[in-house]
Amino acid sequence: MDLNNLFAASIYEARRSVLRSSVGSGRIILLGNNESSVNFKDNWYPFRQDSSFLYYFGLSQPDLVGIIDCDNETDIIIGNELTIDDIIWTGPLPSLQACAERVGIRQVISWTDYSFDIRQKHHFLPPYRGDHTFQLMNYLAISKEEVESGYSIPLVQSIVKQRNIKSSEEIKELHKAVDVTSAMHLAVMEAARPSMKEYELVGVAAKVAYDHNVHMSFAPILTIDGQTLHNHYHGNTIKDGDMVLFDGGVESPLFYAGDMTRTFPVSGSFTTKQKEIYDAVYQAHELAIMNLKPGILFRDIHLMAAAKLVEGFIDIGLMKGNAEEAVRAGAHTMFFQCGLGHMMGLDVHDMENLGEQYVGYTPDLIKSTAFGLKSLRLGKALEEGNVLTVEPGAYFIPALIDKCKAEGLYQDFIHYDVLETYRNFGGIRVEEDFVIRNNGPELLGKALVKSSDAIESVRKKALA
Ligand SMILES: [Mn+2]
Repeated sequence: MDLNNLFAASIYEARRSVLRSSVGSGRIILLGNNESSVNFKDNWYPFRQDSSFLYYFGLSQPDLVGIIDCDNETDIIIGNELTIDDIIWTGPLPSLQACAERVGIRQVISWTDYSFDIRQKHHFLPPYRGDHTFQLMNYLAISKEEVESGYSIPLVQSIVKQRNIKSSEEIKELHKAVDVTSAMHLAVMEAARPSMKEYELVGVAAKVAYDHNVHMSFAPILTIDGQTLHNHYHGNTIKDGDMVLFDGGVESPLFYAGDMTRTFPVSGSFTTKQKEIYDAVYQAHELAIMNLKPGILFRDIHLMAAAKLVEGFIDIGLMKGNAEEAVRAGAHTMFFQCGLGHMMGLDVHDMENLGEQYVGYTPDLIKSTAFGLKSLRLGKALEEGNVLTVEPGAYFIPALIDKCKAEGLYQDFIHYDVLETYRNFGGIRVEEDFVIRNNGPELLGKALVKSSDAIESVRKKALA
């Protein structure tokens, strides 16, 4: 545990105090994460602390539980001090008591000295790890079903309300994450050469992360098959005429995420076809950014961006008719099957473990189950201090083209004969991260080339 990688104690104290009054009564249990074994007990996946635990208790070490007592205004960390057996393997580390004090907690209780009083009301979050389910079953003497159905909606809503609005010190961290993310993307864009393997470019990206002593915020997508939305295969050879789609990001030292995507040609320029589709995606991206402001539904920005994409496709001759009508009919989902963006913070999809309906929607705005909109993780009205991604794309998925064509879908809006000539086109996405401000969106991280011309000039220089 590096005690320098923490905010001031007063920040954690203030966050817990807001949560305590928001939840009102009972005891809040925030489970820290435990080590998770790969193939035998002591061979672990890299440790990543739970994000809500990080938000309220800051400490990035395993086997801790945080208790926030709303009735007695006390905060406790349950955990064990290191023994000599631990120190032999880990070396000397600050005591748990010292770590806890660093985040404003005076009361550290060891596992042998703490017992849960099951007569009291306890609030807990929906668990996303099996060991958390077992812990809650043991602590509260309840069944697996009671753990799954018994999570606290007031706790979920209170945490979402707090974590949805990023403070200035959080935004500083997010800038750090996206600065390195941006550098990682430029390095990949400059390093790509025909006949390289995709995994060699993953290596270029990973080196940038290691050079900054940070980790990736999610498994990178780096592929010439950008039409496959979550493609983690990296074994293809990249060739002249291909486009590389790279979607990746890193976490800041305090675990705030970055998440960017660029798509670039392997040769010095896009083909005419590639450039036309790229520019349509780019126009949709720019229109979305222009509309980022407090009060507007992100769902409406998603639909505006979809209509802009369709307009571009009508100009190219891929689509026909009226763009708004095409979007109402869902015809854009032939190319843009996912959402325009998502909240970002301590998680790359911020708080997704708390439930998308709570994080991205409201009781008056229920998440749609329609194809396309069901993958829109954020729909609700934006507020100053929200941090989100904007990531429109165009994906040519042969199986989807065949299915829609066979079912006779979208015939008023899609030129299927023209679409056939794009069957093996691939996919394009452009993604950046923003803070919502009253006076216009603030780009996170160092600006990176984005228009087709600017990307081509980076590629030409790199290949010269
Ligand atoms: Mn994203």
